[in-house]
Amino acid sequence: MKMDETKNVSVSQDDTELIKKIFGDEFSEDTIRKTYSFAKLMSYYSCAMMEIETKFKVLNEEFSLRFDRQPISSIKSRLKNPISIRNKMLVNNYPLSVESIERNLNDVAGIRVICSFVNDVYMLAEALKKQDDIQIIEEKDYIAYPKENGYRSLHLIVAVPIFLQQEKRVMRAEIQLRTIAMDSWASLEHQLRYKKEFDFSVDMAEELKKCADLSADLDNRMNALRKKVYRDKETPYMPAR
Ligand code: 0O2
Repeated sequence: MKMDETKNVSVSQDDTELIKKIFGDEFSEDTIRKTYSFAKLMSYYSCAMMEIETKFKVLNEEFSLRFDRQPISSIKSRLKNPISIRNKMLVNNYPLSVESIERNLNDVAGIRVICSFVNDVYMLAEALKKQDDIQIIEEKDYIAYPKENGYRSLHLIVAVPIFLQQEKRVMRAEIQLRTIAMDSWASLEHQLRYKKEFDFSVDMAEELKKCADLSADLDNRMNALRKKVYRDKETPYMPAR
């Protein structure tokens, strides 16, 4: 990080003392300022995750009151860890600074919404898009257009305001919406792909793709069943698809 970027960060005497207590006296004022700026940015991303989680919880609550079932099975949020942030900045040749993290990365805050049925993915995405404080920066529909390996999910990059004591900040976050079946496939695929000590053969990749297609078939059949059971009640809420 360049010196001038953190010069204006004021760290209170109490916080400086606390940081020194934790890490010892050897940290320079500059290091403390940089650490503080980074921690502050991470806490803004945490707030953005809370805002987005709440939005989905509200939609889930409203839907379950109206239709007596929950479109959201679970929500998982994560902050990208500092090492992954650094790696992504280096791979993309972005300058290493707190300001550059905020400017260049969209996925420091990540929210994964695991839905009951495929239709719920789109229903929730549409409901979120209608909210006037949310800006959709990018949308990638890997359900309609799965990745070559079989990965399916709906990705949204959004900007959401967070309201602090003195200011309003707009933070970006990545939302992944997927069904339980898509999530279970992605999580197992991730585990297998990251077993670096083994070669991942073409046969294995084909088998994984077949599993993805099988679970998509399961999703589609369950969604068709949902339509038969709930169609009349849920139709007013459905997006046109
Ligand atoms: P992590 O640890 O989950 O954050 P970008 O994020 O824009 O640099 P890209 O590839 O354009 O990169 O973004 P994309 O396609 O929207 O994918 C971003 C995230 O989606 C990934 O984040 C994964 O979480 C998930 N994802 C994408 N493709 C796959 C896949 O084939 N398998 C699985 N299991 N997950 C996938 P990260 O940063 O890779 O990891």
